[in-house]
Amino acid sequence: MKNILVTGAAGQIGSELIPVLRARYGTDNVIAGLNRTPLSSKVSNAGPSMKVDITNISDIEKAVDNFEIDYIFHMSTFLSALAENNPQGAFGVNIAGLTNVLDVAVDKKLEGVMIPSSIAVFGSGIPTEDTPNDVMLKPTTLYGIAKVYGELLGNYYFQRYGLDVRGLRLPGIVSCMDEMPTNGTTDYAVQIFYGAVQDSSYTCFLKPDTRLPMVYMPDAVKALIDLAECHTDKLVHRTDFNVTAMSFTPSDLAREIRKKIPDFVISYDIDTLRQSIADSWPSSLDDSAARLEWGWHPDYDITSMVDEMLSLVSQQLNSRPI
Ligand code: AKB
Repeated sequence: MKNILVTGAAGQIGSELIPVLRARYGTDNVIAGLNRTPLSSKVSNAGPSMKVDITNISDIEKAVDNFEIDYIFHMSTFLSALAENNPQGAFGVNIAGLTNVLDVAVDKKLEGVMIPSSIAVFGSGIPTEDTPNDVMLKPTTLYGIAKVYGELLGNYYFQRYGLDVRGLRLPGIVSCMDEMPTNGTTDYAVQIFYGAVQDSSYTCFLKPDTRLPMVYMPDAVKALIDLAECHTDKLVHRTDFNVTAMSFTPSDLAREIRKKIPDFVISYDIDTLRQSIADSWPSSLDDSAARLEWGWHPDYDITSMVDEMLSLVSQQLNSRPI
C-alpha cells in the first residue's frame, strides 16, 4: 500500500482509522474521501481530502486517478437502523456504491480493497452464543443482506479478477470521538458514556439483558490494518472473519460504569426497531479463524475500555475528572 483512499472518512470508523493510517503510511498518502458530512478536525487539518460520493462511480475514478491510489479502505455504509428507515439510500450506498468501489478497483488494477462486514450478516437458525465463523447466513435486515452481498461479491471478485478483497465482521464499536455513529443498533454503547459523564444518567433504547459482541475502537482499527497488511498466503477466509473483544448487555455496561461513577443511573425506553434488530444478532462470536489466520487479538476488555472511555469523554467534554 502506497496511496490509500478511505471512503466514509467522516464516519465513526473512518475518522479514527485515517489518523492511524497517516501515522503509518505518511500524511499525504492517505486521502479522506467524504460525501455529505464534514470531516472532523483531526482528519481535515492533517492531510488531503476529496469529495467521493460512492454512488457516483466517476467520483471514485477521479479520486483514484488524482491521487494514484493503490488501496481502498471502503468504510462508507448506512448502519442498521438507518438502512431500515431509508431503504433506497441503503441500496444506493451499501449495494450499488460497494459494487462501484470494487469495479473501479478492478478497472484501475488496485492492489486491494478492505470492506468491513458486520455481525448483521447473521440471522435465525444458528447458535447465538459463540457463533461460529462458517454458518448459514440468513439475515433479516437490509443492512445484513447488503453485508452478505459484500462478503460474497468480494470473494467473487477475488476468484474472478484476482482483486485482493478482504473483510471482517465487526461487532458493535465503542469509541470516543467527534463523530457519533449514525443510527446503528449498538450506538447505545457510545452514547451511554456521554450520559454518564454529563448527567450521571442514560436512557437506553435496548433492553437491559440484550447481550451483543463489542470491540473498542483502537482494537477495531488495529484489526482492519492487521488484516489488510497480513500476507495473503496465511488466509483461508478472505472477506468474512468474525472479530470480537467482549460481549455485554446494557446492564453489564452500566454496572462497570458505576464502579467509576457510583451514582450513575440507567433507565430504559425501548426502541422496537432497534430491539428487533439486536434480537436477530448473536450474543457472542467465535473469532478463532481471525486469531489463527492473521493473529487477531484485542488489547481491551470491558474494564479497560470503560476506564479509558470515561477519562477520554470527560476530557472531551471538559467535565469533572473521573
Ligand atoms: C450497527 O449497529 O448497525 C453497527 C453494526 C453492528 O454493524 N454498529
